[in-house]
Amino acid sequence: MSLSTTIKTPNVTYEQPLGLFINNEFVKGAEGKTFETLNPSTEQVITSVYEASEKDVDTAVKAAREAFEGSWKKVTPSERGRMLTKLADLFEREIETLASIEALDNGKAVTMAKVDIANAAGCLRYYGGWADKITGQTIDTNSETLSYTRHEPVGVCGQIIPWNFPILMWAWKIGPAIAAGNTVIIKTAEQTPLSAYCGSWLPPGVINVISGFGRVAGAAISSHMDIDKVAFTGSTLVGRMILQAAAKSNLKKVTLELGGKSPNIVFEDADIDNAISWANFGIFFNHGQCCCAGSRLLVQESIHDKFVARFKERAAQNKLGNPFEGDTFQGPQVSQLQFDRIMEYINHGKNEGATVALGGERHGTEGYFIQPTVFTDVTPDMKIAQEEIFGPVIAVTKFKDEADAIRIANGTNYGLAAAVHTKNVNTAIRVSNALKAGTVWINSYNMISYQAPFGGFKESGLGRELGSYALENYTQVKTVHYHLGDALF
Ligand code: TXE
Repeated sequence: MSLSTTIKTPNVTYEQPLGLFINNEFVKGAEGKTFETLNPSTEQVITSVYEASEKDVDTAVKAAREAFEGSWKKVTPSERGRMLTKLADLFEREIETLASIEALDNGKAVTMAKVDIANAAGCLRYYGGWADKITGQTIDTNSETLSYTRHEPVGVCGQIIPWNFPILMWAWKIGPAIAAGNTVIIKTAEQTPLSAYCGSWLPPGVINVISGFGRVAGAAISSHMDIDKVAFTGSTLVGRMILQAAAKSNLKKVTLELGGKSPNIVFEDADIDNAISWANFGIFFNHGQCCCAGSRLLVQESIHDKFVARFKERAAQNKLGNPFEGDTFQGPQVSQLQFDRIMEYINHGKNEGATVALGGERHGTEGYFIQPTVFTDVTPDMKIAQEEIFGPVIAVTKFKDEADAIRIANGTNYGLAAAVHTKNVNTAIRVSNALKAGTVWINSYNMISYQAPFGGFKESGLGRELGSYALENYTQVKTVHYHLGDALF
């Protein structure tokens, strides 16, 4: 198989690299193995790409180490910032192509994919701005000593990303790592390997991009003895495995951005039209494949029936279908496996006594499409109210009062995000303070900004991505004490 192929999408025709990108070259990998990537709208093969083996991870780590200890150290912080800014410019210039690749490989609506690309560019530019503003402190210890700290890069970073926002997750990981002066080996998800090959003018070895499977390449990254830090976004199950692998190997630093079962709370005094729109966007955006999806809708009992009736009407209007049509809101789920997992949860919900108020079935006969599904009469103990479904499925539960809402909202093992809808400022602040979640939206949903931190309480993760907080993951603090006087002892 060659190292690139021409791919035609309804919007653009482009040349797709197929190799592993190591030390600024596309290569076939040590074993020359390949795997197929499918179009989830049609279930047809788009192309095959090369698969990274353990040996390829090793080669990429060597390249990243050599760059880190050598040429990359001599690049000034401002120059690193300029490189990230150039990458952001490239993303903006290539927005049509990148969005088309995402729509083809992931199935997301092309209009939404463009928002991802714009945000990815914004994120890279934001971290470009940080590159020459990472500073330590001078600390007054005593009159004979000059004490100061340096925020040094961690070293070689392994990054493992999922398939729900392929290029956006790439940018969230690459931005802070490069700004802080690290080198990277990033593994894309096996379902969506196509969009990530675009770092090629940074010095060799600084960004290495590999495609491959979690149990092979992902495991090799998390247990590698010469990787200093691993950043992971994906399932809680795999997050635990990565933490274990880090502990058993070289105690590499770990940050994890995992699953969620985020509550979206609507009080009786909320602006109902707004709350309906945000609840719809909260769960059905990206077909429910968001770690922070508002998958539990908690509605105060006094407005419950009226609210649910209107929410159903709104959800039924979401256009489901071909991601390349401009007015499509919801495309297919990413894979047969995800489709099956979601349908199993839907059947489970039916069997445990929840009511299907909308949807609950496959949409069409081809592709992994699932109807927007609304379950009502959901009690907090049900599986569909406790476990992450990661699909277009929302569980609606009634609550009596504020205390009841907080108790139900905090009653899962997750703590990624939450939302509160109310016109009462005191209620909004009191409830948001009481919620055990890394992000709380008041009168909105899914509004993530790359300037502000994002991450989870409880089993939703470790550490924070985005904002200045992410830089803490990619720097380590060194304290230097310079003794000015004579020997003391
Ligand atoms: O995730 P995995 P899957 C959740 C969501 C979804 C479920 C399963 O609930 O239904 O996870 O999805 C790599 N060592 N999220 O199976 O397996 C893998 O190759 C190292 C939430 O796709 O966690 C991919 O690159 N790496 C989520 C990445 O981990 C391993 C996004 C994610 O895959 C590995 C995706 C291993 N042993 C799924 N096994 C979010 N937080 O946004 C797999 N990987």
